[in-house]
Amino acid sequence: QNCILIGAPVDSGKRRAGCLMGPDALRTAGLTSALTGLGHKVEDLGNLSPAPHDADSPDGPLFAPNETIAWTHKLAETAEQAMDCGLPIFLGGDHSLSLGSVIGVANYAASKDRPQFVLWLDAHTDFHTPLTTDSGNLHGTPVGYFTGRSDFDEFPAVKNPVPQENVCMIGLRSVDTPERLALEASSIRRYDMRQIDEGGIAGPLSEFLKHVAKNNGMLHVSLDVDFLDPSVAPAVGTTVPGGATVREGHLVCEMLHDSGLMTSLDLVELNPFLDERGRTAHLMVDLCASALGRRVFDRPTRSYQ
Ligand code: DIR
Ligand code: MN
Ligand code: MN
Ligand code: MN
Repeated sequence: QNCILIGAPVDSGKRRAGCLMGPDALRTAGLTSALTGLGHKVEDLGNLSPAPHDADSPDGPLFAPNETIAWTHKLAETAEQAMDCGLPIFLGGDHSLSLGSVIGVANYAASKDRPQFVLWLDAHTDFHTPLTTDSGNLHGTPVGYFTGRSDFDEFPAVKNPVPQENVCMIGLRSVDTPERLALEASSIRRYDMRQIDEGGIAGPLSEFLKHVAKNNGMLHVSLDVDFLDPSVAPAVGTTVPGGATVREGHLVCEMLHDSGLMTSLDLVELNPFLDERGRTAHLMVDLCASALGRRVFDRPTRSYQ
């Protein structure tokens, strides 16, 4: 495969700073060599900047909306173009980058007359709108945006909203009340950690992958660091205990590769400032490698101490 690394040092989607260092931490942890070692071609576009924008005011209900909207423009355009050249991998950056990456890949899918699907691996549902968010942090809104919820007034128009039935969320354990109410009224597929505990992670995922395959869909995967348990992935600003294990993470990624369905990927919310010796960056790189074909017997020995 031709992997296109797109550095997206987006740090405007929430108040705690540090995700701007994410792309370089992923590179430092060996992302390129992990992928070339699997036989892939890697093209690194370097780090993007947001489109020109007005300064954000410190008061107002939303945090840094102008900067986030400017990133959305830039990422949507970059995503749509990159889809023509290979598998784009967006190196975050906080989860607000998916406002842009997903609408960009969905525009591309529409241009090829194929349906877009999204797998959302996250502790959170990120289904807010700018009006329902309590925190004012736009990293909590991308699923609301790309499925076409209203009240994203100043944002780029969502020309090709992803249908709710095409979205699957796995790993959930922190859902705000307005998100829960909107989700319950939706047809988004969603699996919380209790369902994973009781039945395992493979069943729900393979059911979704079958659905994608049956519809000849394109599949965008968005991996938030906090999908994983904080004991193994501490470098994220919104840790929630009770997350996926290392093995559950690898199983998901290995199944994604087996399916051959993944057409784009976000690696988001890594805040290297909160890490010990890059362990979370290494884990994210290893998961990405699994999603691109690495298997247990190919893995480098790595100590996470
Ligand atoms: C929370 C946090 N639901 C919010 N969202 C996060 O601010 O709206 N998403 N961390 O991954
Ligand atoms: Mn700025
Ligand atoms: Mn998220
Ligand atoms: Mn999250």
